[in-house]
Amino acid sequence: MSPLLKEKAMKLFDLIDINNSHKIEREETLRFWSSNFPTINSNELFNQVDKNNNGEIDLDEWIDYWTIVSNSGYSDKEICNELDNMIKGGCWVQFKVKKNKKLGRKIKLLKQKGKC
Ligand SMILES: [Ca+2]
Ligand SMILES: [Ca+2]
Repeated sequence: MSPLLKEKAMKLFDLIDINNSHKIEREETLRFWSSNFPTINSNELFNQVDKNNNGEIDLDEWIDYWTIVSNSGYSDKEICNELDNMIKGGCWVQFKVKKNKKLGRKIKLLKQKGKC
């Protein structure tokens, strides 16, 4: 993951982590997207990033997630654009992990249509 990408991912993390606990809690994501489909965006974020399902996203889980996305064929520019968009309050973007026999794990960028 490039330094720029990491910087932007950290910026978004800090923005959501209102109480500076270095963890993203569900009430923080609900507040972050309060006027923009809070439940849908929060569910998607936790489904994809909260690996150990403890209801919080710590820094390791967050960086792991963006590292996987970054190693899955998306350009830094694409990911940075999406991070910038979210920093401005835009929707959580679904970078889907798809199984592919030839390529192994592949992540596809799918935007939710009609919801956000
Ligand atoms: Ca927090
Ligand atoms: Ca967790």
